[in-house]
Amino acid sequence: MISTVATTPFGDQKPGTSGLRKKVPVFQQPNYAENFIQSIFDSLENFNGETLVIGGDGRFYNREVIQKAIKMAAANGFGKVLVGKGGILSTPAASHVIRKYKAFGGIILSASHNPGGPTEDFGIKYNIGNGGPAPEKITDAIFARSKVIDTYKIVDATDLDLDVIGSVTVEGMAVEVIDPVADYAALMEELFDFGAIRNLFGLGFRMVFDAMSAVTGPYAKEIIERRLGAPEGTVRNFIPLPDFGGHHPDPNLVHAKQLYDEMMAGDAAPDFGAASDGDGDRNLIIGKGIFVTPSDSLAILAANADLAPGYAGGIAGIARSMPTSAAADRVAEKLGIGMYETPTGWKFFGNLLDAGKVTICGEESAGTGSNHVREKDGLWAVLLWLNILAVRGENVLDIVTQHWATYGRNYYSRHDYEEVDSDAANGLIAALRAKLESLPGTKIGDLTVTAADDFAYHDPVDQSVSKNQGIRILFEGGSRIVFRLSGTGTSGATLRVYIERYEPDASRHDLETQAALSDLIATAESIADIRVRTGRDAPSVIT
Ligand code: G16
Repeated sequence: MISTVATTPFGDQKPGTSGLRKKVPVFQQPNYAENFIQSIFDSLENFNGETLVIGGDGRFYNREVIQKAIKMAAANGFGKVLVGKGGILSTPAASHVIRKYKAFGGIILSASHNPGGPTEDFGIKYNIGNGGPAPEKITDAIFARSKVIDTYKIVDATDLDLDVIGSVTVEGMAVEVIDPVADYAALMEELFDFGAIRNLFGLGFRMVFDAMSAVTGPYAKEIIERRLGAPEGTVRNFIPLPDFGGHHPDPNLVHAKQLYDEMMAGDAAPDFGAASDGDGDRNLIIGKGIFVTPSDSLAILAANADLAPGYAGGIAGIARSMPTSAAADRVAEKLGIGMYETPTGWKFFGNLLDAGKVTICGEESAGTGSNHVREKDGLWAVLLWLNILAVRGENVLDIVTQHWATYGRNYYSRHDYEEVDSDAANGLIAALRAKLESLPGTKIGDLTVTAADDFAYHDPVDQSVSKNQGIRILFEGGSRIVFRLSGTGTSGATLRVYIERYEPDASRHDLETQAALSDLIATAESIADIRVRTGRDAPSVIT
């Protein structure tokens, strides 16, 4: 039986960079999740009888919200739900399932790399039929609806057993519980030379993959150990836990420090280290003795993509988010293909991918992906690296240093100031905005400002315009500082300062990154008054 339940709006259901993210107790308030899900459905049209994909990263509260979402999908007229066994679907796997089964869209439950547990983070986002995150037009409509919603629809039914593969019916709607790994693993096998990678492991190549007790565990076990023949134990922390074992499932040098330390252990280190995040869309790549920044990784993957069967014909173009370093731009220039600079947020790549303008996309925030799905894809990046290593027969260090020798090196770092007072953070950005016009031509130390603006993106496909996407200060010689506020935090504000310096001279490619950027770091402080405005002496996280 379908119930129409009376509710009142919550004022805080504005989707951020990637869906709605809040603390679990916020989502546990009566009607909170229901209101948001109904607001999604109310913002969509013509889905009667269509298929909806539902899955999540297995974090605390995942199963409860999946039950609600299924019952609400049935009450709202969907014809079928595809749900991952155990409620599990990595974000890229969900994107693939939406595309493969021509679903109307999907609901993905995740707060990505944020911690999980009863007092930690949870999230809901909607993906459209191309498999990608809903564009701003839809997220704006969802927010508008959430502010006036007064009822939601749900069927009165007992909870479904999500742990048995097969089909059941809820109020006339079919629910198919699917293997979350099978379709995705088959897609990876189409894109990459599994034979060459298997041979590499056969030669004794040693790899460590840290699934961080998050969603990629089952995927990595199946693909890296079973299908590619890496020894058992290659994939670590492979059981998805609701609280990620108490860690942040964020594959960066802070939260994957153990892996980093192991990779820096000289000759004893494995040949290749990698990790992915809570929902499987981010990646960390470390070679023996060398961390590869996400921006460099994007450039190197783009430059070598044609070594993998799925990209053998070459790539059409590259897109990167604005704060991502310009390393990939130099690759696009050399290949003579298009290069696009978008705001932060994977949703901005969707149109470019759909229009065939780009094949590979990436972000400084550890995301890389291609036109195989419409999300960034952590394991995809790891497998493309493995494919390149297998074909080139060289190690990561050699590949990276040769890349720098060819294209120059973009020294790059991001300094995050987390949980800063929101008014202070907004004040800092407003003060920068007010200074923008006066900055070009000024000299700060040895650096001369050539341009300064608040980044605005004009989508070349649908002509939409997204303003206020980050303050850019550009210097002579290709150096740059970018300031923006994160759109994924759940408490206070996170100020991100992105610092980049281009160094064409190969004899100067072995500097320590923070040292190579020290004058720019000091300049960022003097332009933005970070210490005074935030009350912080140092960033909380440096990546
Ligand atoms: C999300 C988005 C990415 C974005 C990242 C960081 O990633 O999908 O496009 O780069 O957040 O965004 P912000 O700088 O606003 O915090 P994820 O992995 O959290 O879904």
